[in-house]
Amino acid sequence: KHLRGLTVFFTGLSGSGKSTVARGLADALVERDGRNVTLLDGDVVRRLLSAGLTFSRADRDLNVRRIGYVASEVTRHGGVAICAPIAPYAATRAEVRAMVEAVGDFLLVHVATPLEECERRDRKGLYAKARAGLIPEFTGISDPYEAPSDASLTLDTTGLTADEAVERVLALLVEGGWV
Ligand code: GGZ
Repeated sequence: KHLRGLTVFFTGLSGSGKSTVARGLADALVERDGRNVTLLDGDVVRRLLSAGLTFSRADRDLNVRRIGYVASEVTRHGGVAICAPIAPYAATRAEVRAMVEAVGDFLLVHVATPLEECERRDRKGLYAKARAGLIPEFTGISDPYEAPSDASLTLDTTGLTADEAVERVLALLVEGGWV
C-alpha cells in the first residue's frame, strides 16, 4: 500500500450523480483506512472558491482550474482529493490532469448517466427551466458537454444505488493499490 497522493476527478452532466458518488466515496475512504480526504464538491466550490463566477466557457474553465489547483496541492501532500464539477471541456480537464500528474496520481471517472435520465430526475428543476429557455447556457441543453475518451471508469448511475456506484469506484482504487 502506498501513500502517494491521488485525485479522483468526477465529470458528468448536472443530475448525473457525481456529487452523491463523490460524497459516498469520501465517506468510504475515511471509514476504510482513515485516508486524508478532501471533497471539492460543486455546490461548495461555487459558493466559496468560485463565488461570483458565471457559466460562460471562460468562467467554467477558471472554476475547473481552481478545483484542479486545490486538488493538486492536496495530492502533492499525499492526500486524496475528490472533485465533482461538470467540467464540460476536454482541454481543461487535460490541463488539470497534467497539473495533478506532476505531483501524484489522477483518475478520471466519467459519470455517463444519459441526458434523458438526468432530465427525468431534474432534482432542482433546472432542466425544465433550461428547456423553457430560462437558462441560456445549460450543459446538455444549450451548452456543450465533451465526453471524455481518457476516463479510468465510466459509470451510468441509471438503475444503480449510490452504494453500488461507490463500490465500483472503490473497486478501481483497490485494483490500483490506492486503498
Ligand atoms: C450547468 C448549471 C448551470 C448551467 C447552474 N449549466 O445539478 P447542479 O446544478 O447542482 O449542478 C450544476 C452546477 C454546475 O456547476 P459546476 O461548477 O459543476 O460547472 S462547471 O464545471 O461547468 O463549471 C447545476 C448548476 O451548477 N448550474 N447553471 N448553466 N449547470
